[in-house]
Amino acid sequence: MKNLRRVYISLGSNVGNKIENLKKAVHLLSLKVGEVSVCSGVYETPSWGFDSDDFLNACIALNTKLQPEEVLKTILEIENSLGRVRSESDSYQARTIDLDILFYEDEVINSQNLKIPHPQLQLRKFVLWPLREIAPSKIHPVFHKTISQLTDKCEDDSDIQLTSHLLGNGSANDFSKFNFIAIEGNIGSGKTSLATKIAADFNGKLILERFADNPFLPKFYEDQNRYAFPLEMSFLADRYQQFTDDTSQFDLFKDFMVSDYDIYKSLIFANVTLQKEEFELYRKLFNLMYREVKKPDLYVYLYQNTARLLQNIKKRGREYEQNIAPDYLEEIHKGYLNFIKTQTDLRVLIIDISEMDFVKSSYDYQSIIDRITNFTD
Ligand code: PH2
Ligand code: MG
Ligand code: MG
Repeated sequence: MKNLRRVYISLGSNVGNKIENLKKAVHLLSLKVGEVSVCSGVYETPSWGFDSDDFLNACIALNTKLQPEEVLKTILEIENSLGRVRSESDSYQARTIDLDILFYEDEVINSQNLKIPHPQLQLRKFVLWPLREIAPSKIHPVFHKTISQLTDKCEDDSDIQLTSHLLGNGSANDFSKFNFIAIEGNIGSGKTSLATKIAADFNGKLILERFADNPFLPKFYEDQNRYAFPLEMSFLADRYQQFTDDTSQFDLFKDFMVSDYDIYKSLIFANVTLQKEEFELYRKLFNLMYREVKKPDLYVYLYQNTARLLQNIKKRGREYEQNIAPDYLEEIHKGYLNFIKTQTDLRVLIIDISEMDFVKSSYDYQSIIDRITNFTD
């Protein structure tokens, strides 16, 4: 998987059956360049820089084993096979299909016949708008700005329109089919980072666990037996209250909700930390509350290995977490797996992120997004 490279390609057509040309191009790209992971919407755009028919434009992201020069060669072949005729003239011409490489990972290439990132993408609304749909937070490796920022800054005032045409399966990057996604995982797995990024990039309402001021937590890490019960009870009471507040009003301007916890984690942790009799009492109260709360329509469990959990815990530096033992993390992980195994109505997606870094790598981030938006049960 690691030898795959992420490429962004812009597509345009202003001659013939434009939408068919784009669809055929996507199909050929997926056969010859690599698996298409996301397609933007299709936009109708006035011809930019020359006088001609309106274009249909879109952008896609795909994962390829090819080197940049090989991608270029392949897209030229695809353009030819779809009937693109190039004349000697230097000026722009109407075309059945135009495929341009926008980005190849974060590489900067400046050779005679290949320039990456595409040198004019920041000037073109017909590129930026579709690109922003599929990669709003991707950072331009030369300008060091995100695609969202470049789009906001772009002075192209063309009147472009999103059409109802769909390329690919249409489900790409579509979070609006969810009402509520819970991101779960062990301590230090990156739940909060992922939920925060998803909410920002896809217009979700973010629901974060707030517990900074739980007075029992530092004490608990000093003396587990003594403080486990009050700790778990106070977590449960706080979570129930917050969660009910946060999930009760739906924000009209957001498309879905995404949280960095699910209320059931209370029971999972309690099962690890409490004595048997304490746990039985706790469970009775939990069940009363659990009945009342909103359940996610997708439960994402991030699996991270213990070594990296410990690294992350160290890196974020919460003092009271610094003595967490590897065994404790493993017990928690087992607790989550047990919970997941016994769920019949919950739609669960387990993502192994032990080889990934979705904060640093846009490729890893996008592959998580693809897993979530393509989820079917
Ligand atoms: N491509 C060009 C020049 N002008 N205008 C629109 N609207 N869409 C295009 O794809 C396009 C263009 C050069 O490749
Ligand atoms: Mg072009
Ligand atoms: Mg071109």
